[in-house]
Amino acid sequence: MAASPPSSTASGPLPQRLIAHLDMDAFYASVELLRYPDLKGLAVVVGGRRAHEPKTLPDGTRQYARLRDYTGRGVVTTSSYAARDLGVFSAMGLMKAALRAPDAILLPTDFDAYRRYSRLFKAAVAEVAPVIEDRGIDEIYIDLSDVPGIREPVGHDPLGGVRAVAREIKNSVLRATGLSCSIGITPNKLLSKIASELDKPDGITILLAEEIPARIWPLGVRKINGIGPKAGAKLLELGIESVGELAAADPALLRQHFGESYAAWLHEAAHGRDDRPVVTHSEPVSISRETTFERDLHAKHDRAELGAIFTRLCEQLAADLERKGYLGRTVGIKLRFEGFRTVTRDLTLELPTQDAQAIRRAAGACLKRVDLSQRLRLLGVRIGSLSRPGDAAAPRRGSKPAAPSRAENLPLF
Ligand code: TTP
Ligand code: MG
Ligand code: MG
Repeated sequence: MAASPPSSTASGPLPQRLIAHLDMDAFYASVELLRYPDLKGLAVVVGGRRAHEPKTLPDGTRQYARLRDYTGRGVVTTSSYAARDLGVFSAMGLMKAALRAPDAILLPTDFDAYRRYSRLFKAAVAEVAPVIEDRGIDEIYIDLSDVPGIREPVGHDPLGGVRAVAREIKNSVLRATGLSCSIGITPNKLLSKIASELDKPDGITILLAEEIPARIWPLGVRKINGIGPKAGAKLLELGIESVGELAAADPALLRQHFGESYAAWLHEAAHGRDDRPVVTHSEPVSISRETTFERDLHAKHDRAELGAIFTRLCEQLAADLERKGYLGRTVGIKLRFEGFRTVTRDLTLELPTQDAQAIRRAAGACLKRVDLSQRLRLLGVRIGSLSRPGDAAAPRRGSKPAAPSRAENLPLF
C-alpha cells in the first residue's frame, strides 16, 4: 500500500502515550454487504423485521424489500454510506427515510451476525496490539504506547512507525472480517474518539497536541464525547459553537451554567486534555513476544544469531503461558522486513500446549512458509486459541504436548 502523506508537522519526540480509537465503518450495513455483495455501492438501510428478509427467486437472483414499501414505526439502525448521501441516518424513522430514499434496500437486523463480527475484529486487533478497551459492538480503544516499532521514524516521516502500526491493525481487521474501519491515534482517548471520525470511512488520522488549535478547535462542541444534546444546546445559547470557542470561554461563565466539576471538565476537554487510562477487562486473546533487532538480520548470513533469538522468544512465550496459567493451540510468527513489510503465518496444533519446544517447532514450521530473501528487522512469536489447563479443550493429564511434525523438517534458523 502506498504511504499516505504525513498529516503532521511533528518534529519532536512522540508523546508518552499513543492511544487509538478504532470504529468500524457503517458496521451493521457492512456486515450485511458481506452476505449480499450484489448490494455493494447501493443505498442500504438496516432496521427491518424478519418479513424484510431477501427472497431468493427460482433463477437464483435475490429480491429485496424497498424502503418505499415500508409501513410501521421502525427506525433506521444504520445505513450504508450511499444511503447517507441521500440523507438517511441512524435513528431516523423508516417512513421518513423512505421519503428521502424510496429505492433504498431495506434489510432486517441480525444481531447475532454483528456480535460474531464484533468478536472477530477485536481478536484481529488483539493480535497486533493487545491492550484493548471494549467500548461496544463496533468500537474499541487501544493503547499503542508500547507496541514495538511504533516510535521508529520511516525515512523522513517521524510518524512512520505509528502509520505502519495503524495500517497493520486495519489490514488485520480486513483479513479477519472483510470489513473496513477508521482509526484515530492521538495522545489520549478524548482526542482519539474525535480523530477516528475525521477521515471516515477507511481512514487513519494521527493527531498530536500541537495540532489541536488547527484541527480540533474548528469542530462543533458536540464532537466531544461527553457533550450531549442538552449541554450542546446550552452552550449554543451562550454563543459557544466550536471547540475553540469553548476553549476560550470564561471559566466563571461555564461554572455558573454547568457547575464546578462539569465546567472544569469542559475546559480541559476543549484543550484536548484527558488522562484516563485504557481499561482492559477481557481475557487475553493471544500472548506474544517480539523483538526489533539492533541491525537488520539476514536468515542465511545471520542464521545462528536469528536462531538463538527465535528460540529465546519461544521460551519467553512458554514462560508467559505458564505464569498466566494458559495453554495455547495456535502458534504464529510475525516477520517485519526492511522497508516495513510485515508477514504473519500461523499453525494450529492438535492439542493445546505450554511447552517451549513444541512452540519452537510449530513456529519453525510457520517460518518455512515465508520467503526469507530480504533482511529482517523484527521477529515475533505468538500463541492464540488460549485455554485454561482445566478447560474441556485442554489435554488430559499425562497427555503429551502436541508437536506439529518431526523435528528434522524444521528449523530454518
Ligand atoms: P456507529 O459506529 O455509530 O455507526 P456506524 O458504524 O453504522 O457508522 P460509522 O461508519 O459512522 O461508524 O454505530 C455502530 C453500530 O451501532 C451501527 O452499525 C448500528 C448500531 N447503532 C444503533 O443501533 N443505533 C444508533 O443510533 C447508532 C448510531 C448505531
Ligand atoms: Mg461505526
Ligand atoms: Mg461506533
